[in-house]
Amino acid sequence: MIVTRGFTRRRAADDRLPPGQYREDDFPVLSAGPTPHTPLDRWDLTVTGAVERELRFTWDELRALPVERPQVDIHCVTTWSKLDTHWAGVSVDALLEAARPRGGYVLAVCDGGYTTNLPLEDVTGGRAWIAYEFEGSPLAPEHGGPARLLVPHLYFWKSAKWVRGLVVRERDERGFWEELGYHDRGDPWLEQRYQGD
Ligand SMILES: Nc1nc2c(c(=O)[nH]1)N[C@H]1C(S)=C(S)[C@@H](COP(=O)(O)O)O[C@H]1N2
Ligand SMILES: [Mo]
Repeated sequence: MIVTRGFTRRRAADDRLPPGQYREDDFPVLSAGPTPHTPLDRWDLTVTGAVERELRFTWDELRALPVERPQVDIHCVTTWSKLDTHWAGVSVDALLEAARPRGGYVLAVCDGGYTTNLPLEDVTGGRAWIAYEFEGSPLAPEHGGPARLLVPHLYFWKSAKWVRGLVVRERDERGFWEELGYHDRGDPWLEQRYQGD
């Protein structure tokens, strides 16, 4: 059998596209409101709620934590996927371990009021980051800079831009899009786009 290089390359890329997604090479901006601009000297990130110890990190304190550099595919519920994106940031594990969560859910809260809910297990185990660099440069404001949540194995609305807090909850509490009918978990491989999927 003759398999051309083009064929094998396209197949390999398609296998990485969840159902109903197409490959996008640009980086679209999807924001439900205006881009906030919090100066770094007034920026902080808090871990609060059902935790044994509430935590607060200034910008400098966040940047002093160990850096991880995930290369990941991202999938937006509006059907675009972007493959092999490069980020730098801090593992959410590092933040939550120190806080010792007593609940099973996290609500990410952001400058501008956006929220999104996630099961604790989706932001632990090396699968979620507070990202502050994209493709080797500081994360652009329209993409969530100075820092955003990055949870690439779930639809991209879970990757909260301008994140300022992780609130641990004992019960799941819906965020912005979830309240409007989007799925509570949002696994792109299971096409969990809307409540009931
Ligand atoms: N704070 C905040 N985070 C957000 C959003 C938003 O409107 N506000 N939009 C979400 C949605 S629906 C998507 S698809 C991605 C888009 O990220 P991008 O603009 O960097 O592509 O951000 C998510 N995070
Ligand atoms: Mo989205």
